[in-house]
Amino acid sequence: MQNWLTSSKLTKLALPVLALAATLFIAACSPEHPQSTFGYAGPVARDQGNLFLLIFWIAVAVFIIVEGGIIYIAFRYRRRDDKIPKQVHGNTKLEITWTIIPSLVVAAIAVPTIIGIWEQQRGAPTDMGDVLEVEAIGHRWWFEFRYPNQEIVTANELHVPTGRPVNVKLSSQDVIHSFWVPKLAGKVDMVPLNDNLVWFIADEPGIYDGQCAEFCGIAHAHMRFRVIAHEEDGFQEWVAGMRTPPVPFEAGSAEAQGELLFATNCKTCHTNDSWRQDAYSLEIQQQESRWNTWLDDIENSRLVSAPNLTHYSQRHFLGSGIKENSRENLIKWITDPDSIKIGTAMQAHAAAYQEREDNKINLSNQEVENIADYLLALEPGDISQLVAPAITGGTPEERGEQLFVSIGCNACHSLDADTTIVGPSLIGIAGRAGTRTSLSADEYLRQSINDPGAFIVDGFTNAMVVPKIPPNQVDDLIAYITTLE
Ligand code: HEC
Ligand code: HEC
Ligand SMILES: [Cu+2]
Repeated sequence: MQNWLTSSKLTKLALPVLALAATLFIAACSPEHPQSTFGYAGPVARDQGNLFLLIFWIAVAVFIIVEGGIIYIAFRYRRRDDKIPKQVHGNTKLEITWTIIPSLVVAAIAVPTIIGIWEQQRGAPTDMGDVLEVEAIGHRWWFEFRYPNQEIVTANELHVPTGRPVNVKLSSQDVIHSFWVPKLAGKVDMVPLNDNLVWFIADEPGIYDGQCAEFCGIAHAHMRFRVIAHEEDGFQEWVAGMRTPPVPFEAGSAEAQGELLFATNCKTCHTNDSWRQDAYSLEIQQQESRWNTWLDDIENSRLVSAPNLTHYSQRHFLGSGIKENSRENLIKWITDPDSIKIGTAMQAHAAAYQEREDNKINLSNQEVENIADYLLALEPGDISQLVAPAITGGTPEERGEQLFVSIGCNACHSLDADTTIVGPSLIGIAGRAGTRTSLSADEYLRQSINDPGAFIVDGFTNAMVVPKIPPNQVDDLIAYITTLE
């Protein structure tokens, strides 16, 4: 033993090894690191970081005083002769002092800590901007995100606006997970049947790494996610996009074939059309029933709750945040999820993986590529492309009339002078248009459609939301609405 400890080889090695280990440890603290708790990107993380630093510096002071005292005493009172030094055991004054000082230190740490915990648990403050409500649900091994007010469901990528508090209600469908975005806030457990709260604000647009922080099984380390913070406009655009259908695929194209294959092999578990009306409540019911089916037969169920894949091409990552969402990775994932992430419920339960010895998908490479191309083409459609094919021929007024209905102008504008829906009735608009602003009637109508917020009609709010409409269709719409008498 002695020999081993004093071996000169080892002592020579020890210093460099220690130095390397220390450097690595300290490098992990760099605020630049994507999961560094020191790279604060919002006020909650900053408060938590400051609390950590307060405790850290108190600990440093205690360390220096205590260790300094030990070293001082060790030298000052080292054994010089065989006389027994004066014994201070049972010194009441000393004992009271070293009980009171630590109590004060602990109290100094406890007060801001408890205030911090309360502030976190109370939920997002309402005086820091319009609160966005989100529900995050942990699954083995991925995260589901629901936006009850926007009626959106998505997975693994949580989109939020910057500068507004986001209130996240945390729960889990199976075991205990933990929601942790080191740069924004952290770390709060996601417990089945017991909702916890976490809230945060992202100061700047960006992509922030998140991670399950509670050991939950074999793929725990691969259970990651991202928070994607947008400027308010970008966030609203994402929300609107999630409610907008994709452009239909041309019959016979790879994507159209992929769509059919997806419908037969994948759609039982994966919803990917949340832009439909009532899709939100339907998805919640379906997720529940997939889960119950799995519970009924954990070994053989062909259903299990799964990530929503609406507008999948917008995803940055795959496999709950572990790989870039490239075509190549997606093909690998569909062929053999195991090659990217071990232990997925997808491979264990989807029928397509149960037929082959090697557990790979029972589809040809071409079919897998078609599915991948289909998923990677799913994005919010440009509504002008959706309505354009239906409206050819006829006079501009006739095309405009059809557009008025298919874009949904009639949902807000009545064709009855006495009825107001959301916007003003457009009866007689030709006569009024030129008097609204200093613009000509035609320019005013064009502006009303292209940039509704530029002028707000008296007594109304800036509530007109329409997709981008190409100029020729704006012409048709104007031709139509100016005939309304
Ligand atoms: C039995 C239900 C089930 C079926 C059927 C199924 N999947 Fe999955 N899928 C899952 C689960 C569960 C996950 C989450 C896996 C994980 O990350 O642990 C998943 C994840 C995915 C992901 C990654 C999503 C993300 O955000 O990371 C893609 C893409 C995907 N599946 C595509 C498909 C395709 C394509 C098919 C059809 C060939 C299919 N799935 C069939 C259950 C299923
Ligand atoms: C979601 C509801 C909504 C939809 C959909 C909508 N509008 Fe509007 N619209 C409004 C509101 C509210 C106003 C009044 C506020 C304003 O001036 O922006 C308005 C104002 C207008 C005006 C000016 C009216 C005036 O009296 O000066 C025109 C013209 C108009 N809309 C045309 C359209 C057309 C064309 C469409 C379809 C492409 C459309 N709107 C779709 C809500 C809507
Ligand atoms: Cu987990």
